[in-house]
Amino acid sequence: MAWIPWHSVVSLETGPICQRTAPCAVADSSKGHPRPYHTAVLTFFKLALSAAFATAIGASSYAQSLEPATADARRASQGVTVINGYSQHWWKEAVVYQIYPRSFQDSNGDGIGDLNGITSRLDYLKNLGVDVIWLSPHFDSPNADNGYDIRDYRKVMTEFGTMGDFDRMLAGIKKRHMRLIIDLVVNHTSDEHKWFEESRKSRTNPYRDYYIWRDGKPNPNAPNGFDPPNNYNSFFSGSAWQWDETTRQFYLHLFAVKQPDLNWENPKVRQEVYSLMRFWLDKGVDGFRMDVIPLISKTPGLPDLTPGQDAVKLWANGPRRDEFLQEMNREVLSKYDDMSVGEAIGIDLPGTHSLVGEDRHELSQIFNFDATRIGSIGGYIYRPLHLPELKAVYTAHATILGKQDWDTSFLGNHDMSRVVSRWGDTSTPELRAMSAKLLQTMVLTLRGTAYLYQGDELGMTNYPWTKISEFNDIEVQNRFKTEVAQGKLTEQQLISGAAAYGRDNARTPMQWDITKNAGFSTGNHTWEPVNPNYLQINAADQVKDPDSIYHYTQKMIALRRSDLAFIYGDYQDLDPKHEQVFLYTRSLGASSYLVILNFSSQPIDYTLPQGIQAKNLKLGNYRDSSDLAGATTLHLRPREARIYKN
Ligand code: TEU
Ligand code: CA
Repeated sequence: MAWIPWHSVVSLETGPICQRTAPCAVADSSKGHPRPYHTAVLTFFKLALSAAFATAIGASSYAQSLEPATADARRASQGVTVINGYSQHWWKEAVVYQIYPRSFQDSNGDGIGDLNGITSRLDYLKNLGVDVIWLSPHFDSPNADNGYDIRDYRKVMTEFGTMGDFDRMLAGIKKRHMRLIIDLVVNHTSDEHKWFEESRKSRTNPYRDYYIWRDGKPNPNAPNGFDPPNNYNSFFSGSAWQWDETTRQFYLHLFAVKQPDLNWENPKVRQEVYSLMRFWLDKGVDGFRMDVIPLISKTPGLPDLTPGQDAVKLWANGPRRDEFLQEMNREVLSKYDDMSVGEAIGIDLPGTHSLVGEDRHELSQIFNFDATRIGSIGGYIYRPLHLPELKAVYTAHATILGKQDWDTSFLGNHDMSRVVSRWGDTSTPELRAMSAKLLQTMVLTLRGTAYLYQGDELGMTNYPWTKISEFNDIEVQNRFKTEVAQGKLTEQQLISGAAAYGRDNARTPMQWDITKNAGFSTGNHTWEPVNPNYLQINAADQVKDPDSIYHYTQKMIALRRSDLAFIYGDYQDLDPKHEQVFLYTRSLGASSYLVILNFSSQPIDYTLPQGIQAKNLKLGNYRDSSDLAGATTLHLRPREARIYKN
């Protein structure tokens, strides 16, 4: 009798591979109801069976295998199916598509994307194959930071439409068996939020303690006679403290002056947040992407940073952060079939478990920026990509994160330059297309919930920025007003830096077709310029072209959906030192896939490591491959990506 590893026993009844089309006992997505009871019983029987089985095999391995059993037993009692040691959840198997509403689709010709525009494109997303839509902020906002400065959490931004438009959009998403998560921006609000308007009226206003006010340090030479309370600098340049003449105190804003930080020490503030979260969850929203959520617990006494101290790391590891997130989970998240993904700047891998560990009862997952920040020397300056360094990050994720610490897979979002421009070669249309497909292959086969950013499925690129006035992003404009003004940076250095790595690159309008404004808007002006390459790069052409990046992404999502090895399978980098090739496997039980990515724009005759074969080619970004099945040396073309089933 062949020896079957302990954990695979748990998924015996699912046969070697859990088919997404016939998932294990997973909740009926559209209703978001809690999971069915019988799964627990079934899994319990499995455990009992396997326990007996393991006993038969011998004490030692039995003892060793008890440990998972305990964790598994706990999960079984919660009716959770365990696959390869991972508890099964819809949000682990999801492909999430991020929409930046201001730039997705304009439906009323004002040059600004809106909710009715999104609703008109839901079939496009359904056909692409995505499961969850992450909607960047859609709330009422004066747009100092394009919605990440919220004035009213229960009102839709006027430019984006009405609550009726939102409800219709949500209904359209659900009708297509997709889900929606929205952006929870509660480290700070807009300074036009009524809480702050009240708070700044007087030191005794009942909302005063909703924010972080401090006396300044007396300095007769300083404006207003006071220096800021400490030496914190804002993410958007300058001091993180703003003087307020009315009450002659400073308030803290880690981001823009118009984004005052909320005081989470105040239980009223926390209850306000939990209440607005319930408002949207009760509407049927399926969860939250949580903006800079680790920053909510401030350092007691707010002492100055010491020389060389990593400010973001300090701000992200406040003493009551976990207490607050456990309270949020207890009072809100645990009461819905929802997902929560934290934007975890300042959190490193060893610090991840405390936020996402199943026994921590905080968040479902977080975005670690260790991979996407590779090569960063600060600001908009990056070293050229050194592939082994990137590969080492994914190996670290697979080894440091436990089976109860779920991960995320992403390379871009609305705060980064375009994925293919950052990680690929866009010097020719073919190299751009192959690079874009290679990067989609990577994001959709690495461990963790996969995130795509609008336009990645088309291989949209950075925009050819030439002057400061073209950039909309407050981060760029503030750097111009401070660092360029102070001579720390020349205007040209800022322009070329922001042109390559600035956030506006992700925010140019979606390129739908070759009509006016790339089909994004019938208006005479768009809030961000349309990339002139929309005539070559647009959805309409790619939907018609079976060999397009759009269709490749569709096939890649379908392949990922066809086998849970891409979700719960083990990950192993088989050639970590190779400078050009990224070679890794995803294996679950008897099912194993070999992923090969040529990150260089040169052809490579690549000899597979000892004992590794490339058997059945399942998908490749080049139409055909001349290598025979089982080959051990592969003739890889520039930016070639292949997935073999072994
Ligand atoms: O981003 C936080 C964050 O990490 C970014 O500000 C990042 O430091 C910067 O973009 C690097 O270029 C979140 C939101 O994603 C971002 O859009 C908001 O501007 C910010 O928080 C404040 O809400
Ligand atoms: Ca509009």
